[in-house]
Amino acid sequence: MSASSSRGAGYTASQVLDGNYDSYWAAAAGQTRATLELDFGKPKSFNRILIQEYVNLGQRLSAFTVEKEVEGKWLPLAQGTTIGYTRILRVPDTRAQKIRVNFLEAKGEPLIAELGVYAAPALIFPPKITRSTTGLVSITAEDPGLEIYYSLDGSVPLAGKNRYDKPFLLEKPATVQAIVVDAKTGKSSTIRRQELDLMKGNWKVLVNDSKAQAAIDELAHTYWTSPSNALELDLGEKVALQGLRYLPMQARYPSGFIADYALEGSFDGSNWFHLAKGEFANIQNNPIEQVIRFAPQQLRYVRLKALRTVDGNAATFGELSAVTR
Ligand SMILES: [Ca+2]
Repeated sequence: MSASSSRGAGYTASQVLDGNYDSYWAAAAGQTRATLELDFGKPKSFNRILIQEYVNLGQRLSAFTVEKEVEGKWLPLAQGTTIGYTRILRVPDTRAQKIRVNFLEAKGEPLIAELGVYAAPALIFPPKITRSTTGLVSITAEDPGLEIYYSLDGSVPLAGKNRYDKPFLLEKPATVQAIVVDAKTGKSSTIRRQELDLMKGNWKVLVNDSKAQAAIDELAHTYWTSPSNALELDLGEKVALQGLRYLPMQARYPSGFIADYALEGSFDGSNWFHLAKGEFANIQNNPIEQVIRFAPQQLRYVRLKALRTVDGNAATFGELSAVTR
């Protein structure tokens, strides 16, 4: 263990390895930039870095990088802003004998209570599947270093068959199914299944409010609040529609979930007719995507009206999607 600078006895670099939060390394007085180097004595495998800042004298650090030494060269491994009481950095599986932490910005001399690395078992959660408005599908795993396999034809995704390596274009409706696989242990996640229907690139929300596009931007966390409790959608062309998906607002403190709805269709955007009416029964407790189905129709326009919202607030729309299959 070594440090580029130290306040001296009682505050040396070795204090970060003693397992005691109350003993800490301090850079020399006035030095806000400093480096801590950790030599394991022999190569060590890890995928987590733990750093604890001694915060009893205030949280000081606001920028740092971590590097590993490979064949005599220092290579980037991680970077961050604040550290605070405990910061655990998730890094790809790494084997190295030395790492160093460069503290780049701080309000005072860096004070570090503990520094270490360890190997955590890879987290095998099912992947996230998203598509951009231009049709690019991205599949992402929680943890770096895991493999992803997928299918588009309704078949069960299998490890070793059709590996995902980068976003791909998917312009037609399809069911994307994907799993995450840890090649080291052979363990795989449960299957994530995502219905991707019509692309939304040419869709428009018919209202004079640019924020309304948030209801069709393919992003689950963005939403639009409709002062009129309704949303009129132009699909850009006539399509054979047989349903609509409504994702409620996804937020910690949501508002305006639609409880009772009426769905209308139109060929021209001015004459509207009934398509469906109903209730999203459990939406308050389980605000997942809701599906409205109706007899197939050639339509260009749809209007989703909130007849009642859960909390009485103006209706919000997280995301609307077509159902054509
Ligand atoms: Ca959205």
